[in-house]
Amino acid sequence: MFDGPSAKASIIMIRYVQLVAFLVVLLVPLQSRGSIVINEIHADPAADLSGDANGDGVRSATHDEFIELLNTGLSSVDIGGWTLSDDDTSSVFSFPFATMIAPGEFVVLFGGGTPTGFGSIQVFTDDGSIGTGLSNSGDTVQLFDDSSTPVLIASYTYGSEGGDDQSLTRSPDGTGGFVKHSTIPPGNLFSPGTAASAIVPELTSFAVWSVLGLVTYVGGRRRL
Ligand SMILES: [Ca+2]
Ligand SMILES: [Ca+2]
Ligand SMILES: [Ca+2]
Ligand SMILES: [Ca+2]
Repeated sequence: MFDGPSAKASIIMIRYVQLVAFLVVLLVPLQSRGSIVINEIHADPAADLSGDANGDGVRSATHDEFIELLNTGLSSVDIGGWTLSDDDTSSVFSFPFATMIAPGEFVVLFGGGTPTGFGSIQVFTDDGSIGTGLSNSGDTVQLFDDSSTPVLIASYTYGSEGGDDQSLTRSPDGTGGFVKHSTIPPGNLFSPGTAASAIVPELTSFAVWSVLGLVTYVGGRRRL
């Protein structure tokens, strides 16, 4: 069956395909796991209702704390079994089996409560607080994978800047350094599950339709 030059070429081709497949299997998961970043940390919910980050109508010093993850890569990542918490407790949150984060997707872990109004955004709640609670004066947030010896995927340590009635968020999302959320236009205190500079969708579509209407009107006038 495998005789002659063409058969030899076929075998070389098969070996080449096997090698490429092996490298893809080996490298894609490594690249993918590293594409999950800690994107936003809310350690100090404001004392009044403006601190109600989980949207359940109640301001809580611990329930409204949250950590937001973002997939900055090009492929979906399964974070089922991965743990997210601060660094001073053994009581860590584990993501449910087969929790997938698509490229560009955000996932949020709140301390507790009943997150409301998040639509299709994947939001989770811890047991009432994230770890021992995210200290306003400084803490370390850690994301580990589900290996038998857990591998640290991402971590971030903040200081007293975390205690200013708002979240710390990467600017730009995914790749930038952490800044106080209100410094990013339009000046919101936090943005669990969305980009920091997200414009309200209704406002966007209103602006688009307004411009289209104006263009149509001007075009119609010119033809008159
Ligand atoms: Ca706190
Ligand atoms: Ca709340
Ligand atoms: Ca803590
Ligand atoms: Ca955000």
